[in-house]
Amino acid sequence: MSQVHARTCHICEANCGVLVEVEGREILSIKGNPDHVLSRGHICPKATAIADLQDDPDRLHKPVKKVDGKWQEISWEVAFAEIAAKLTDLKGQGAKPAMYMGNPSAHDYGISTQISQLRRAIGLKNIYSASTLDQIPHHVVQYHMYGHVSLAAVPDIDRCQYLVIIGGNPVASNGSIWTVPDFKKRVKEMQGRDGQLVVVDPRRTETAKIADAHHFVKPGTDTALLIGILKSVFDSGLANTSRLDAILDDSWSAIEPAIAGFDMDALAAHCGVPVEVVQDIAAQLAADQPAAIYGRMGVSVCEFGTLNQWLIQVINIATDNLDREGGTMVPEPALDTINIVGQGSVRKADTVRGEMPSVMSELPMVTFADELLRDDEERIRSLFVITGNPVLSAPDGAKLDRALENLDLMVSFDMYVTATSRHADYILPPCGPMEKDHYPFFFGPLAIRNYASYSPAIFDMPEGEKADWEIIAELAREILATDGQDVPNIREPRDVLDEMLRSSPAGLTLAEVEAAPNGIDLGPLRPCMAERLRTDDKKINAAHPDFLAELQRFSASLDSEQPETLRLIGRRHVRQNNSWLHNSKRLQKGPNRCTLMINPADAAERGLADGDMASVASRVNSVDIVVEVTDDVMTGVVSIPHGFGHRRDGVELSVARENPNVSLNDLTDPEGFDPLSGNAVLNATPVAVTKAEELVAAE
Ligand SMILES: Nc1nc2c(c(=O)[nH]1)N[C@H]1C(S)=C(S)[C@@H](COP(=O)(O)OP(=O)(O)OC[C@H]3O[C@@H](n4cnc5c(=O)[nH]c(N)nc54)[C@H](O)[C@@H]3O)O[C@H]1N2
Ligand SMILES: Nc1nc2c(c(=O)[nH]1)N[C@H]1C(S)=C(S)[C@@H](COP(=O)(O)OP(=O)(O)OC[C@H]3O[C@@H](n4cnc5c(=O)[nH]c(N)nc54)[C@H](O)[C@@H]3O)O[C@H]1N2
Ligand code: SF4
Ligand SMILES: [Mo]
Repeated sequence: MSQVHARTCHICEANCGVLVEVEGREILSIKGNPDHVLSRGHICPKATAIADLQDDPDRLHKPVKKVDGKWQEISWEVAFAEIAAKLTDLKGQGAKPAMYMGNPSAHDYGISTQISQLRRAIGLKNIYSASTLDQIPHHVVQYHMYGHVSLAAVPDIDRCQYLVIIGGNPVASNGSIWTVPDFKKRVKEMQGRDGQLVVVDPRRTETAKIADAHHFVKPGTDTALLIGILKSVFDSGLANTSRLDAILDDSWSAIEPAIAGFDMDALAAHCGVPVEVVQDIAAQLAADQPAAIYGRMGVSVCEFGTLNQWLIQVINIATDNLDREGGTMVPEPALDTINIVGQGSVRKADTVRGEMPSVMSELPMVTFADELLRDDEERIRSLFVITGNPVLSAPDGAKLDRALENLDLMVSFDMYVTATSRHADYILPPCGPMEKDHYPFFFGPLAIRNYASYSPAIFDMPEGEKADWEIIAELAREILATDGQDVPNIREPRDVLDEMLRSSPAGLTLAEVEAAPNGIDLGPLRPCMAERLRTDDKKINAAHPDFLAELQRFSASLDSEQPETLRLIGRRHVRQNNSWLHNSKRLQKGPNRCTLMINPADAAERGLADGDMASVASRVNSVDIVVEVTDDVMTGVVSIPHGFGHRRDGVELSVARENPNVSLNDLTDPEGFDPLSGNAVLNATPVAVTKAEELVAAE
């Protein structure tokens, strides 16, 4: 007899409700749950791939240790004891440890409840993570303006009438720093009530294709567009902050004069968006309708990422759309992390490249390879990689690939032998996805409605397997014991979750949430900024001096000559997720998606036709890749998706290896970074594209 279990998909930030039909341990189907309070039945193709993940023959089930270059299965006891002994010995020698945490750890609340123990046991104040390849600029802005790194205002799409998306592609990504499942239908509904979606992107993306207007923008130049929009709001007398006046601090008055000197024509020329378009966007945002501007990866992972995210907040304030129904609002989720985790910090840290920003105790990934390669006593000698694949996700991955060979101890928490974990001495694999429970810990605070949803495990865990949180907690205890320190008791994630839910304003218990398999809806967002602010003066600190100074730095860069070169950007596809769903046959079928998109004019200039092999060279490296000629990318721009690169020696992903495989991050460059956040620059990489040698093309 088959059974149907309601569950939340844990793969991306949308956290869709799914219905999983199983018979015994066989997954018969995975469908959207029409009754889920947030996703209303929506799923994407990746949800069905959870079954492939669960049953993947390449997935590790036991700890493995590298012996003479070969993987040997060992017991958990031996793995923990050997790792603890080796780490303790290295610490005794004064060897520096480090940790890298990848994206999937944000989707496993169990990890979040245990990781601080492992950090303490290893002796780590700071960590590396995917955050400095991603969203750290958002945290800097939220910290300075609203007093907490996690106080994010998200667009209220269900009541919005004019939405501008700049550098985000939610039709493919399903939303980021914005939990918005069923995005496409929500856009349709907005259009059905005469609302409009405007997309600004160097590529005519899947999101651009459903928008009412799409404007190309030159990669890395959005700051000019955002300043232009803001200036146009001020210059046309449309600025209106009446909704927020009581909670806006005096620094607000510094913003208009700080941008007064910018010339609209120069701004438009810099970003490639015509002045009339800039003015129209400004007028629409400031018109008498709920509206919002939202920006993601395309405007975060660039040199002025923090400035961009600040300008986005400022535009929403200046057009009276922040903290407004149909504008942007801060959620009040059932599990309110704002009240539980500290407000965070923006500090400096000493790195191999001198003083760099350290936000939320994160060290910038742009320095990571160099920290592994330095030749003084500060060199990282032991490394713990938790759910991450930085060889494919960090800039100049080829260099990092070499650098990881320079370690005395490397432990990967992963279920696969990947481009990164192949360097490890030990790989500690978690149980399958259907064998763990789920709570959208970090995503309630980013969701378009206030809600709660808990999913218990569907399958029992096979004998001898462990969830990530258990592996982390048990290794932490073993390290502390080996080191002769006190060993705390393990607090099960479920108990921590229950306590966090009870202590949040909604006051739910885990039992209550668990009793509602479709989730509990606590209603739409509401204006609540005054209550949510965590700044000392309980006001929005509108213009931190760092942001005003950064405006000046941008102004100076406007005057400098931009080199004439092609600019490389990334892309995401709905059937891929970063580097780790490429081993699912059902997701990988269809046309090759690891291509170089190039505009017909740029292709013709280089004698390139569809299907040709091109050589793409950046400052750090070059790769050969199949060409896809398309006017979906603007002239001057080429695009390669990130997350590929599985053909490296020793990678044990049999399906992923079959497909064309070039890592975008073999071309991206760690030299540049956003100086206010330390975030990597992953877009607008200058590249040269030429026709590849015939020899390569024939291969
Ligand atoms: N050029 C370029 N680079 C980028 C980006 C870009 O847009 N362009 N995007 C950046 C962004 S936003 C991010 S978040 C990063 C992601 O970068 P990372 O987090 O470093 O990498 P992922 O590809 O998400 O790999 C996650 C790893 O965790 C493993 N894994 C998956 N689920 C689990 C689990 O439940 N338990 C355990 N133990 N392991 C698991 C997978 O097998 C995989 O090896 O990439 C960044 N890199
Ligand atoms: N299917 C799928 N979904 C995912 C992921 C995935 O890998 N696959 N990854 C998840 C993760 S970890 C994250 S962080 C989110 C990211 O979510 P999004 O940010 O929505 O996703 P991206 O596709 O990176 O969108 C960035 C957009 O910026 C554009 N862009 C590049 N450079 C510039 C620029 O200089 N200016 C402007 N205006 N635009 C630019 C790109 O063309 C792209 O369309 O997606 C999440 N969801
Ligand atoms: S959009 Fe797809 S991958 Fe993301 S949570 Fe929903 S079903 Fe899962
Ligand atoms: Mo991400």
